[in-house]
Amino acid sequence: MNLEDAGFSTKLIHAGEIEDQFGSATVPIYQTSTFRFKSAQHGADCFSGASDGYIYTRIANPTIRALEQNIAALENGFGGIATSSGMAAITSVYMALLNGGDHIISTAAVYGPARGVLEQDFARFQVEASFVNTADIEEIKKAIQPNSKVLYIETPANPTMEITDIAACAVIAKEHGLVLVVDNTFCTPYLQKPLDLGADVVLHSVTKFINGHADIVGGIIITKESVLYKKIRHCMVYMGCNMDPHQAYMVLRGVKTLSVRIDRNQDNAIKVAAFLETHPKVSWIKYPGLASHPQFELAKRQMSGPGSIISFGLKGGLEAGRKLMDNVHLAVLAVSLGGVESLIQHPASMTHAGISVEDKQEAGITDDLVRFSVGIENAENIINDLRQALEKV
Ligand code: LCS
Repeated sequence: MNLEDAGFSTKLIHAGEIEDQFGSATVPIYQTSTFRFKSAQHGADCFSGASDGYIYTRIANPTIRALEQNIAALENGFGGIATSSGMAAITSVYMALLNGGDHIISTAAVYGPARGVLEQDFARFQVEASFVNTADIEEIKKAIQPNSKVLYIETPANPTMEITDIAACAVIAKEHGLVLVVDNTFCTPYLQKPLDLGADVVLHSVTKFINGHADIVGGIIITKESVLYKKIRHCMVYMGCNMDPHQAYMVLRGVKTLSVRIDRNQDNAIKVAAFLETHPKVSWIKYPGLASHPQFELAKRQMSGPGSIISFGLKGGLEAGRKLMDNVHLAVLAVSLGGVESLIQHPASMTHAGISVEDKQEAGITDDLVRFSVGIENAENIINDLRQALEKV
């Protein structure tokens, strides 16, 4: 079936489907490390590219390819490159796009290790990095140097929920010859399509919404065109950052319900945000669905919905936040996000603990910030759980 003009939910179910000799209705797990060549010539042809037959699972595998084609179709990209984790996607992109002496500009409040690996590891190879508040376009312009090669943004940023204008970044990137990379983990292509807004590369931790069930870790990269696709795939394959066929099967299973899950996650999040915003013990809240969000208008323009991650602070700061986290019963006290279950965590001491105190402060990751990933349970149960825990604060 030609899915070019199909709706998003139809693509979720059918994009990347394969026909096998048994007529399997879903994509099976091709749990094999290597593939039989029909002849010595066929083997040579697979390696030279004259044949597109499979060779070895680190290079390509039918289950993994089905997932890559599925997500590439959702993001309107040329092709997908599935990886063992979201961090493997990020480091494969850094490795492919940056040489020693190059400079990358990144959102200050990116997921902690996406910043830490540049500061602690890529710095050893003379890669320079500047971390700025990319929500302020002027800050990006000021950070550009003659050796700048990549503009890397995460929007909404984890965990500050600050929003960066993707289309405006695309204009700057074009002007200065930068590759624009967008981490689309928080939105998924259901709520935001960075490639359509001018980005060159989009990536995900599929651990989160795309798989959606908190049972695997994985990542994926999608490029707009073929040159970057080949460059990044080469790095992924040579560094061995590949996804495993069983992982790919799990993600293919999870992604089918992405739109129905996010619809429910988001409906619940809107209700939870409204509850928190008026609660006397809450000192501030950042959620793109609230008119109080500083980039509410940009969020409405760039995203087709506000998503389901909420950051907030309590009167009484970190101690009050700790009390809250220790007293919720339904929401799981755990890192990660984007699953069917509600999760609560404290970024300053957990996901972003590897970032220096000064850098955290500068990036807006305050000690009192509590992050809540709203699940698909009944909204009243989530709210009642928060209400009883807030009473104990
Ligand atoms: N990008 C974003 C926006 C993330 O939130 C994460 C993980 C990653 C990339 C890395 O993906 P991974 O390698 O874990 O699949 N974020 C986490 C978080 O907020 N809590 O635990 C992990």
